[in-house]
Amino acid sequence: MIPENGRSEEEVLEELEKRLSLDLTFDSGKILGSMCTYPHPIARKVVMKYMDRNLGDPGLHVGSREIEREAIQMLGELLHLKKAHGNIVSGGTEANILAVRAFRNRSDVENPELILPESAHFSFLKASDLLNVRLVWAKLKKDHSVDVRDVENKITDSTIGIVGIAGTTGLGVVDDIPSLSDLAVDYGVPLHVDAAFGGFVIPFAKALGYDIPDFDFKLKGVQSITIDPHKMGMAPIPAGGIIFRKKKFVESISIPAPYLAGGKVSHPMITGTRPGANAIAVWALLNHLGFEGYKTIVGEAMKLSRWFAERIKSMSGVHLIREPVLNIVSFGSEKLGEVETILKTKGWGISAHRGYIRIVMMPHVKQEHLEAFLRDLRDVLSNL
Ligand code: 0PR
Repeated sequence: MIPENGRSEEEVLEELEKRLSLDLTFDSGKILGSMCTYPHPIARKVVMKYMDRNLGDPGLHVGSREIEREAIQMLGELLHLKKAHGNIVSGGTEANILAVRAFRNRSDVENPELILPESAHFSFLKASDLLNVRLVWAKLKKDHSVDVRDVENKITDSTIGIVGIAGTTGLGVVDDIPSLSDLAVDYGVPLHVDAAFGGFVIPFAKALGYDIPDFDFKLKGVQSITIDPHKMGMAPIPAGGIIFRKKKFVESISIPAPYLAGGKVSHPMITGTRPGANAIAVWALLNHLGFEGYKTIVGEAMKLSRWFAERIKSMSGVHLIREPVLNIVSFGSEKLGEVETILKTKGWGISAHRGYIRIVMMPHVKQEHLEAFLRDLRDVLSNL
């Protein structure tokens, strides 16, 4: 119940400090299975300063809207698009929903179907439920990437689009987007790339010399990409990104809100009132870190992933699910459930819901944390 008379600020903050000590924090080095991380210091400063800016009413906050446009343009250029259309949204879930919504609205079929890999994130289940689009699941190959032949076999007159993933949620696998793009062009259907995680990894990893196929707007069939600054972009939550190749996709999902301050305002996103500060933080991060800054962050994460994968391979009682492609390493074990439970009681922030434990080398994950984790893992395995 709301107290009749307010409690002092000191008392409220003290209680919060005590209660929230239950939360794991990124600086503890214990969170190994998350795709989020502590926001970069410049992003914290930006949010503190501009947390009152509302991009839902861009006529009031004209500067914020311009900054968001520039951030989207920079993300578009990172993804080899000359003129980008899109928004900073609440996350990969909203970005994926918007892409499916645009594909559905642009299509003219009675029973819309979307073809997507079995490895797709559950946000597409939400999109399907909200938008009445039937999901058609394409099989995976042994290497856990989507089987492009199976995708082709599943294309029908009801297909409104295809999804490829650049950095799967469980394993960080990058689908064969060039082949999916060829299919999309041949059959005249749009391809959406879910690079919610990989979008802030692949461009930099490629520049570092890692051999990863193209995944972005360089490929003609790619019509939209999800790229989340609040994952490897080090932006504060919430900050997702949706980029469309063509304006017509954005127009197909835009709802007019003409009574707002800007007059000709329209909302293509799901949310109404939305944080300007987070979009501004994305702009600040891109400008402050620059390509080289992100390259350094990604370089360390990629190196650590390869080191960790080797350690897993040399340990008995666990097995690597596949060689890492990005900065995610997943391993299995015969007694996975027990291993997970004991590691969790030791305070590790991990989970094993897909039949393996996923370790994501986010910027807060350092070698010393992984060494401590490996010691605990070895102990657990030897006592089972
Ligand atoms: N697409 C992909 C490929 C994803 O991996 C995710 C989220 C999304 C879309 C949806 O993004 P939002 O969560 O921003 O809407 N992947 C993570 C996952 O489900 C999200 C996450 C992040 C989970 C931090 C746990 C955590 O601690 O594993």
